[in-house]
Amino acid sequence: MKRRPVLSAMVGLATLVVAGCGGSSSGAGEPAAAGGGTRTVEVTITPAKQYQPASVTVAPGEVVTFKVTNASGELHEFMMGDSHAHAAHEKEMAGMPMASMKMADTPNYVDIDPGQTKQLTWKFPAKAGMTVVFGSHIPGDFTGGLKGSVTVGG
Ligand SMILES: [Cu+2]
Repeated sequence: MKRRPVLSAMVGLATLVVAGCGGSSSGAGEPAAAGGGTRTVEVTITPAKQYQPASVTVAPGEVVTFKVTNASGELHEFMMGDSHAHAAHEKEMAGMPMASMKMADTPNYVDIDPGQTKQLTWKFPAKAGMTVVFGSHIPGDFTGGLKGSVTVGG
């Protein structure tokens, strides 16, 4: 009961952030309280600019913490969202000078320096059959294949 206000504040913040990107998180699920996941999935960004694993299956409504380690030599991102949010962030990053690629982490987005590990906790939709995309939007990353998907299983 006592955690409710914190959680709704976080969700409110996430909604603001996503709205700022010109997209909506509807259908993709929503950020959840850090560390509140029922399961932790470890993901590595390889030197070949791939997420490993690049496909993950979760249960409907499951809350999962992604622990993402950047094992490459360059800055990359880990962002969770629907296709609109990804398209909006791709566009936003494309117009950005290299020096300002690093942005403040948000509940649906972290940037990860080489050798660094960061976590992102996400509550997946309750409906089975949905696919939620994660990816990095440093120019060239997403189009080059630094992306993955989460399938909400039945
Ligand atoms: Cu970015």
